[in-house]
Amino acid sequence: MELGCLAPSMLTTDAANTVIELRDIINLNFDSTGGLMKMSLKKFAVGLVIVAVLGAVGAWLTKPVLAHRSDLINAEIEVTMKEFGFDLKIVKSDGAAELKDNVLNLKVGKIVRFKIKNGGTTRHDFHLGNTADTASELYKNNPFEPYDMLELDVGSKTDLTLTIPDKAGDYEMGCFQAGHYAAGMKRPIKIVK
Ligand SMILES: [Cu+2]
Repeated sequence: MELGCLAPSMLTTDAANTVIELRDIINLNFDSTGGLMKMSLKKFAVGLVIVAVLGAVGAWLTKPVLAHRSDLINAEIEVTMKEFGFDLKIVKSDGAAELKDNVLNLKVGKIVRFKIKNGGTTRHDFHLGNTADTASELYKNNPFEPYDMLELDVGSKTDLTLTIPDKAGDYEMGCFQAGHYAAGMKRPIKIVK
């Protein structure tokens, strides 16, 4: 393969390798042997993929990135699921979220992001509300509707961003995997004005 004045031994970085790839695409397009033409098409395909990726990145950059507007979030709470309970840690708050003893206080109208991780050894779920109905595996009163629930496999995590509804009162987060709620997998929440 003709590399011209670029000796491969001198090129160690990814950027340098990329230069060779692009040179190969150009050089090999002029070769007439079957084998090299095959490689040429392969390299050409790689080139097309690179162009497609760059195009996609460009399109993405021109769109509003609402998911990354973390300045709109009033509070961030790390929730770690385990057997059997929820460990809470407030990592950011402008007063929208507060831990008072065991109770998570959340302020009406504020935007709160729960960063939920299953740090346990079995599947857990995350429900919000009050008046638990363990047979139906739900809270009869869920002020966060249409948010329903989410389930996390061992080791997985997700973010859940909610606006705290204007429904002051006592609620909780709970897990309704078989036997978990009865084993104490719940944590009190108070929505305050
Ligand atoms: Cu659970």
